[in-house]
Amino acid sequence: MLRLATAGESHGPALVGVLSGLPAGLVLDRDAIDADLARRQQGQGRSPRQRIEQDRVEVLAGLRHGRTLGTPLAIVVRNRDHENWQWGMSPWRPEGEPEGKGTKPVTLPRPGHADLAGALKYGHEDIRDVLERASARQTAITVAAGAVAKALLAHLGVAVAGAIVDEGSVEDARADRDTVGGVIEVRASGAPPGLGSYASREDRLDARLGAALMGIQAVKGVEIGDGFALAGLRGSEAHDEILPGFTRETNRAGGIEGGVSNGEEIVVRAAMKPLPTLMQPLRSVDLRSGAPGEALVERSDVSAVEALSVVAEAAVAFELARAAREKFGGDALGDFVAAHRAYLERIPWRPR
Ligand code: EPS
Repeated sequence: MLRLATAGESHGPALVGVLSGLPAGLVLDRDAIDADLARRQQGQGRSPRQRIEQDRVEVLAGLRHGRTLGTPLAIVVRNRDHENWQWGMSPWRPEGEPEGKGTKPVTLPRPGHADLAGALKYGHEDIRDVLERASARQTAITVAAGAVAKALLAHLGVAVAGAIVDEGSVEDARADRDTVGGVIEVRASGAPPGLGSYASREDRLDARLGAALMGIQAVKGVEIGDGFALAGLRGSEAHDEILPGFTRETNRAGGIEGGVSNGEEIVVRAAMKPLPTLMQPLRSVDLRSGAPGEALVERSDVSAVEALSVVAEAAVAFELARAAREKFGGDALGDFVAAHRAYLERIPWRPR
């Protein structure tokens, strides 16, 4: 079973991930992983933070001479900005006088962020103890793990790509000192029929992709294929007829029927809300005094929709790789690939 455990705070020393369940013998390309990390950092509307960070993957375990060992792969992306937060984000009790950033407690929760609910839940008095982990900085590890998943999927002829569908005007929002959201789409080609299962909720590929996308910061909606638009159609207009050779002329289902991939392109979309850190803050209430005030103002992105297209691509790739590992198994990469080949010999389906 492919699994990803993660840890890391936005301005702490590093983000870390442990990826288990990879087969042995998968060749990883450090440049390809770093290229995806760089794609995530680009885009209109990003915070000045991105001029400080130059995300690069480090591997601490599970890889030898560029090939996976079949053991847990430990990855790290360091936060260069930690240098400016050494006292404020010191994992151990800091020594010396407070200096740098993050020394003063945050007590005014931002509407739309995890700040208030997180502080109440965990009993934190400084909202920084919430926001550092809730931050979308964490998505760097999602992207690094997704790049590994894409390397695995390439052996099955599966390719995954994210793109922006819709985004508010970043320049207008920046001029107004406001933020925007948008919609992204991820398409996966080459996935065979039979990933996921109708058998139970946790097996359904659509539910799994939904959870993968909703698990990304600021995502508020997900649809598969024509999604919400299908609700307004008649059944005769909504489904994709099966033609000789088991092909389809339409793909309204987005490549998933009954929770199982059907061999068509997998198409998913995610809606991102406008980011909640505002330069003209909304009303809030001080966590300690209960007095009305204005929410925390911090350096932040005007938009992260382009970043979301890269993060969502990685999240979808990871979930498809997880479903493929379940279906084709194998401790060695060759076993995994051979099981896929044998399956394709059994079924009347050819990738297009
Ligand atoms: C984020 C707030 C900003 C973003 C951050 C996500 O952080 P900072 O206050 O350090 O500028 O830049 O995103 C990243 C650092 C990143 O690498 O994507 C938030 O509150 O979620």
